Amino acid sequence: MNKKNFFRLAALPIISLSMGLSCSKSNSNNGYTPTPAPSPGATGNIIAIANMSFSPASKTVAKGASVKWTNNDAYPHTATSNDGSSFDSGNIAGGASYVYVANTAGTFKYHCTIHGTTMSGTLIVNP
Ligand SMILES: [Cu+2]
Repeated sequence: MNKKNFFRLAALPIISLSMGLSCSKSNSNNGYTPTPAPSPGATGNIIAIANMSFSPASKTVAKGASVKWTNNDAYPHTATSNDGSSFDSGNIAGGASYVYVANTAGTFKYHCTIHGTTMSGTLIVNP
């Protein structure tokens, strides 16, 4: 068995597992943000991760808003600020999400550490 086929077989249970997790997760919160919104409009601050990209690629929020990245792919991604310190999700598993409370105003370029700068976005936090 070559390496590529082995990886494909090994990935199947992981994909099934993450799909199962995302189903049970969406049942428990019905797709709504689980925590109360800390500022007006915060519930709409969702950045979807799908097909190796962030959508929208550039997102503007108010200071204090909760920004939620939701990974719709079946494999992990990260949302990591290019400055290396503002925010770092760590691995967001397929079907999982990461919330960052944007308490610092500024323009933050970020990327996925797994897939490099080809997978990048911008978070703009208005004062
Ligand atoms: Cu990625």
